[in-house]
Amino acid sequence: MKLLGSPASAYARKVRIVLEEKHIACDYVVDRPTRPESKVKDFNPLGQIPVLVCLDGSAVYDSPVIVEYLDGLSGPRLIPEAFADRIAVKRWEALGDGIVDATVSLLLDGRREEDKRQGEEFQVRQTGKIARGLATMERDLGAGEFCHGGAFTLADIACGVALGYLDQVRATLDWRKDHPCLARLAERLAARDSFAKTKGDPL
Ligand SMILES: N[C@@H](CCC(=O)N[C@@H](CS)C(=O)NCC(=O)O)C(=O)O
Repeated sequence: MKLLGSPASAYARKVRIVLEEKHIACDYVVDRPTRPESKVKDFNPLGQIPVLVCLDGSAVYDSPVIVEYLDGLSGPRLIPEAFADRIAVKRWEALGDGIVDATVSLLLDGRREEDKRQGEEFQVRQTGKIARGLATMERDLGAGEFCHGGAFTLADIACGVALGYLDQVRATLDWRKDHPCLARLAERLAARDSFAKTKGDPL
């Protein structure tokens, strides 16, 4: 199997952490879909990373589907089987991914020439998603060790990836100040091999 991704993609990092946690062997191929030489659209018609290319040549995307596929292959379950727990963990994933989506939107907008940017209303909408997402994660984690239940799951991965992405691309946002439970979670996650090995450089 091979995973197409890039160090700048938080969605690809989420998948890489799952691969590490489950000890699944997979080649990691850096492919930036915006480059002309990219092969991504040969595997994913949407032209987006991450894409997982299976041994039979079939492709799996997007990141929530890849993660679910990998979780079913082998190793300790990161998505619980019981229905209510499963939905709860996937809701955490949606929250983490949503914070990443809003952060990517702001990043891309900020890279446009000033007169082509989307304006204040857009900024307020995206920063609101990040702020409310963080507040919800802080409230729901509380004093617990893990985001959901009494064990490490995809919920912790998705939440940790979103926090790591904020550090990577919005270093000036001091999210730790008002979210002490998330700050402690991020510290615990940083000590895991899977997080340490996949940590991206600041963009
Ligand atoms: N919902 C998708 C989002 C994937 C995504 O937005 N990937 C970005 C890189 S971080 C991408 O490939 N962008 C290129 C494009 O959209 O053309 C997932 O979770 O995999």
